[in-house]
Amino acid sequence: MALRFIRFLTAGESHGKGLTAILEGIPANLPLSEEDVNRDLRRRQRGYGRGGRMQIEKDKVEILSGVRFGKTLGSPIALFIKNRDWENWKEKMAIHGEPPTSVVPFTRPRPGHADLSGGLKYNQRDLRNILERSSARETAARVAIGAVCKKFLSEFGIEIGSFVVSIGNKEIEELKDKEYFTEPKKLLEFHEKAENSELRIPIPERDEEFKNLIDEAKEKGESLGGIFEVFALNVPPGLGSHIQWDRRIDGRIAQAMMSIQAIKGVEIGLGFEASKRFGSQVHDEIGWEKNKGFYRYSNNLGGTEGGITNGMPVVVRVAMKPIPTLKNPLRSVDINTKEELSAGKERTDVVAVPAASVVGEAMLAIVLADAFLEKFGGDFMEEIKERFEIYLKHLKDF
Ligand code: EPS
Repeated sequence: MALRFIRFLTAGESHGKGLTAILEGIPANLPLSEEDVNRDLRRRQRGYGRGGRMQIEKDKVEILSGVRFGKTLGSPIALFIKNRDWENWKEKMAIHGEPPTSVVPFTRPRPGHADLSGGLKYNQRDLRNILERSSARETAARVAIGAVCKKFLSEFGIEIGSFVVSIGNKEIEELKDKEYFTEPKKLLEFHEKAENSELRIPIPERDEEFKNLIDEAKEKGESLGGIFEVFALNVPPGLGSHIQWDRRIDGRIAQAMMSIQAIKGVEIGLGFEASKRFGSQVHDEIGWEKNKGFYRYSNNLGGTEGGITNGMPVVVRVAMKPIPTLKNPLRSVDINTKEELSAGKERTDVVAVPAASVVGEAMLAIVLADAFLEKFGGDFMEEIKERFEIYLKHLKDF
C-alpha cells in the first residue's frame, strides 16, 4: 500500500534454503553489481550482541534476473541470499515428507514474538511454522532491495545513512541537542563514525561502555532494545504530496519503519518533543539567497511539511523493543497441555539495534526511490535524469 511505483516481495524462512526478493520498478540502464548489494549485507551482519547465527552466515547476494552486462534492464530484479545454516536444518525444515522424530514441535510461545498470534491465526501447532517467517532473518532480503534503491538514489546525489542513538537506557548525550538535524555534514560525520563502531554509535570511543551494558544483560538472560536514527541528504523538495492521505511522505516513511520486525515507535524530526514546545520553537523559519534558493534556519520537522519533502535532510528516529527470546524466559502456556510453563528458548541475539539501523536505511531508500519515481518517473535512467534537471531549473527560477 505504501509503495506506489516500486513493488517488492520477499520470501524465505529463517532456516530454509534462503531468501528470495523480487523488485520491480527500477528503471533500465542503472549500473548495478552484486558488490553494491553485498556491501550493505555485510554492514547488516555486524554488531556486538548478536548470537551464534551471525558466525554461520556470510550473506552474499546472487542476482538472478533483471541485470545484463552490469546494467538494469527495467525488468524485475530477482535476488537470492543463501542461508548457510540450511545445511544444519535440512531435515527439520524439509519441504517434503513427514516430520522426522528429531523434530520437537515448538509449543511454548514467547511473549513478544509472533508465536502465539501467528499460531492462532494460521492454525499451526508447531509454532516453528510461524517463527521461521517472522524472524528478522527476512531483513537481509530487505537490505538487498534497499541497496538497489540506494544505488538508484545515488545517481541523483541522494545519500542515506544511520547511527544508533541509544541501547536500553544508555544514550549518547551528544545527540540530545537536535540542532545537528540542520547540518548534512554533521549527520554524515556521525554515520561515518558509526561505521567504525561495533554498535554503530557515532562515538566509537564509547563502545566499551555499551558493550558492558550488553554483557550485563546477557549474564542476566535478558535482551535489550534501543533507538536508531536514519537520514537522507540532498532530497529535493517535492517528494510525496499533501493532496491525499496515502501520498504523504511522512506517513509512507513511518509505515515502512514500523514494518521492520520489533519496531514500536517512529519519530520524524523532533517527533514527540515537538508536542511540548511553543510553535515558534518548532517551525523552521524560511530564508532565501540568490545562489542557494530557499533554505531553513532549523530542521525541527525533519525535512517534511504537509507530507512533502522540503529540501532539508530527512531525519527519522526509530525505537526497537527488546528481542523477545529470553534465556531467562517469561511465563507462558504450553499450547497443547495448557500448562503454565516458561516460554520456549531459541538461540538468540541479545541486541540487534545496530543491524536494525541498516535495515532502516534500506526502508528509507525504498520509500524515497518510490516517491522519486512518482515525481520524475520514466523507464530508463537518462529520461529520469532529464526530468530531474528540468525540475532543478524550476526550483532555481521559482
Ligand atoms: C532471530 C533469531 C536468530 C537471529 C536472527 C533473527 O536466528 P537463529 O534463530 O538462527 O539463531 O540471529 O537473525 C538472523 C538470522 C539475521 O540474519 O539477522 C529471530 O528470531 O528473529
